[in-house]
Amino acid sequence: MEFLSLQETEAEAVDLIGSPAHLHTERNLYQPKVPEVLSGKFSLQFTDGTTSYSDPDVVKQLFPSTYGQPGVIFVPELVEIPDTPKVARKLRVGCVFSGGPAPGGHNVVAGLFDFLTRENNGSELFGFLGGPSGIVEKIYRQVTETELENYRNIGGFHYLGSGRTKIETAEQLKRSVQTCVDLELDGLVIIGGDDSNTNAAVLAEYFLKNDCKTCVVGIPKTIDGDLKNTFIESSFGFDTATKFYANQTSNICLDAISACKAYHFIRIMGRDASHITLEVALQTHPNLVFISEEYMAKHAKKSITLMDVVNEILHLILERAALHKNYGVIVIPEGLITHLSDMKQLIEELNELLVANDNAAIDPLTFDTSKLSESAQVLYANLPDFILRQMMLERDPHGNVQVATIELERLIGHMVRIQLEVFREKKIYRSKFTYVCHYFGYEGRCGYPSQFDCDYCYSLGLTAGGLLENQKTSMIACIKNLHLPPSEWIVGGIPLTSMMTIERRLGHMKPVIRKQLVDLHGLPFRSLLKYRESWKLNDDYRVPGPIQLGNGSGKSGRSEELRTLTLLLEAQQRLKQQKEDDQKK
Ligand code: FBP
Repeated sequence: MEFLSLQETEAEAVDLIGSPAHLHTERNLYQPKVPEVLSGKFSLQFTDGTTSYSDPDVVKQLFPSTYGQPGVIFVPELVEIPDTPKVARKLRVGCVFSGGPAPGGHNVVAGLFDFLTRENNGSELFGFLGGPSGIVEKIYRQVTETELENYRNIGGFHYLGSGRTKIETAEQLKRSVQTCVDLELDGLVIIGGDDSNTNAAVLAEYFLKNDCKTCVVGIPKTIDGDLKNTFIESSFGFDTATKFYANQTSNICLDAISACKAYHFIRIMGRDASHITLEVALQTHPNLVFISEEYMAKHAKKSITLMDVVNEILHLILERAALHKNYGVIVIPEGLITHLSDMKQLIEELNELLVANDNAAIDPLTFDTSKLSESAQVLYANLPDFILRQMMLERDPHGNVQVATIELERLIGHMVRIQLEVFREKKIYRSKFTYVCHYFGYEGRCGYPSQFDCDYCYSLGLTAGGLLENQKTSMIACIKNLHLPPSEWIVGGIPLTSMMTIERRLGHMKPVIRKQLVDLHGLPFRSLLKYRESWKLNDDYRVPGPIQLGNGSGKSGRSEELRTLTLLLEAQQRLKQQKEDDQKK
């Protein structure tokens, strides 16, 4: 074996530091797999007309031009369908990242770009910079192959940047039309979550009303996994983020069982729904896991408070101490705080006060607590300063509490420690208690996308192109059968208004795309119920390992191993249901 000289080693190191990471370059070369229908010519087939998820009359009134349209499915061109414009015409399209980043976003842009340029007919793609405000302010860059080739199959949204601006004032809407007119856009693709796709529906309606030819198409993005329904099986980014958090969580589990000296409180990102936490728990088997939706359901019978959560943890610690296990892993979804009855009430009261304060943060030091109800005042007085300060920060432009900034794991750890001191004085607890807090959040949103997200996002970009080519507006790109290999995926578009409901946001009732919370009757949650009791004392930790392109094809070569357990279990449930329905016919 030959070794490099000292000089050569130094030169190689300098060379490595100065050039892109090897994996980055390799990833740029990966060609995503796509559904068969997207690799050739296709036409659109129409499904039945749609209504909204709820409040159809209100939604229809708010979206008179776009409400009720049918969905579409892409079919190979072999089938001649009348009235479908078959155009290989030159298109000018804009695209924008909206909201929090999610792994795979760059592949949506790549898919869209490749779709537009594959006919080589002079079509152009423009990327708005910094999120929806880029549309209002007309700040954009033209997407070129030379620039884009560095971003293919790479995490982050940094090619264009992102933001959370909600386009809603008359002035913002007018300026958005102006931007589309100035750039002569045939289409606008909004890559976002539920709030951003609500924005897409508002824009589509406004454009039609104001004779602006730009069609608007949404893309289901969010690591939270809550932009899903009967049409959308998963938002992109969920696959990668859960694989990333699961890897981190299992590493902590192994540290816990190796060092045997600490409890680890892990808070995992996911604003409202607990899909991420549920998937991570199924993948890693922590000793205790909280699912917010379970607590919301329990509310109906009995209100569940912060202290109830603390008590459940104390119970676990005492039981494990009896087995001389003074360590463990407890996983908490970041959204739990907004679902505990006492915290929820305080947050709702603070929301209204923040609206009155022009949504500017309120300082707990100068806050007049008499503005709160009696029960909220009692809770407020018992919470540590750091939590109060975090809870009183401004809400995001869509009216959401910034749960990512609220250190619930620290609050819970702090309360558990105080309670254990009391137990120690009463001689109920004699062991040492050390705890470490972790927040797995932002680091999961921008990593290298999994193979699934690479393929899915690229296909979503192609789908958006297909919808725009056929002048579809107020639709979201939708790909089904995701549990199967990409070649078998079914591709189409679903009207955005069909997913809408009416909710209270920033003090007003607003149309919004409905968030899908964890279904307590669904197979993923039922699977958790089946196993979680045994995880409490047994330390049955599971290690899924890190993401690698092509990992999971394993010895068996089964591509299903690449999917999240949530996706597989939901597909299993759907197929079973279909079979039962067919038998009844
Ligand atoms: P999106 O819904 O825009 O995808 O963002 C989701 C999310 O990542 C949540 O999980 C998290 O609570 C929130 O964004 C953090 O928001 P911000 O990026 O504004 O801090």
